[in-house]
Amino acid sequence: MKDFEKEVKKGLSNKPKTLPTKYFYDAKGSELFQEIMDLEEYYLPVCEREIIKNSSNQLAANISSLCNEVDIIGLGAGDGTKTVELLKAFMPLFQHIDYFPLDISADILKVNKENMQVEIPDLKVKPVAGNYFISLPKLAFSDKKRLILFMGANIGNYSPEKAIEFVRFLKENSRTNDLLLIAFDLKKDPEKILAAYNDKEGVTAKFNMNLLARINNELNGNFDLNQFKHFPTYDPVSGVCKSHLVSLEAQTVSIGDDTYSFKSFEAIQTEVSIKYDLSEIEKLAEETGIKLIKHFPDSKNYYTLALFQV
Ligand code: AVJ
Repeated sequence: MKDFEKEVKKGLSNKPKTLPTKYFYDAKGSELFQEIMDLEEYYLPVCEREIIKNSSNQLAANISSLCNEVDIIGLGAGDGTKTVELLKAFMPLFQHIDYFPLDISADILKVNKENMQVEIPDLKVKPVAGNYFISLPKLAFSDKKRLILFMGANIGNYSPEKAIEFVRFLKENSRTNDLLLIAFDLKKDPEKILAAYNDKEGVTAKFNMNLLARINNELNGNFDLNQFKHFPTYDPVSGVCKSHLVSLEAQTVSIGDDTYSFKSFEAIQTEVSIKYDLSEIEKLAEETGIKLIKHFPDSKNYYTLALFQV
């Protein structure tokens, strides 16, 4: 059985039912995510671009005071259109930079490399396709310092416990004094957060629903997409934003030879997007034994790029 099938079947057997977030991103899902990034309500990329525009020079200066050669590793690097602006600021301050974009998609890495070569001809780009939990441990250490980038507030998809495990994994794949730059979406007006996951056009709803379509297509499922409804919640105490697909009636769905029954209004949890405050980021650093060097927030304090040292 493929991992996708195993994880879907396991999730739907859980109480409450869950589906694995990482499978959102098939071709259609990636397209819908690109649309989400352009939504008025979805403030995250706007914040990240602002920080990169306004703080890349300072960030590069901070890091170049610690080393003059660096290997930069981008986890879930995507097409690199945001990172390219960051790297441009690094170039004049370092003697040598090797950039290793890691992404599940070999296609997107091709685009990333092409972009980088056009924008920064002197940058050495060494793409690595695959799951970063497998590729990062395989990347040989050079004699240079490492800077690992984890952008896009992707850490938000890990529960607080998983985020600790994830940072420990980064630490295990680093040497003392290596650097981590991690993007966090911050706690803010709860209405603002909820709206970002419940856009008026319904693109986020389609993005969630696409996971059911993917199960239908790839695992021979028979989800009736009209009988489920996208419903996000945000808890301002825990900072947990959750997406659910709620069954609109009592129904039985089959996936291959297996069947799963839903009570009416039973929910499947599809995603968490955790929002942090600065003390929670500090706590994450303490619990994983890395040192927070500096925050690079946007002007509204909606979002921060946090620089850590191992
Ligand atoms: C890519 C994980 C940062 O949680 O905000 C966007 C994914 N889900 N809208 C997020 C997402 C619904 C996104 N991350």
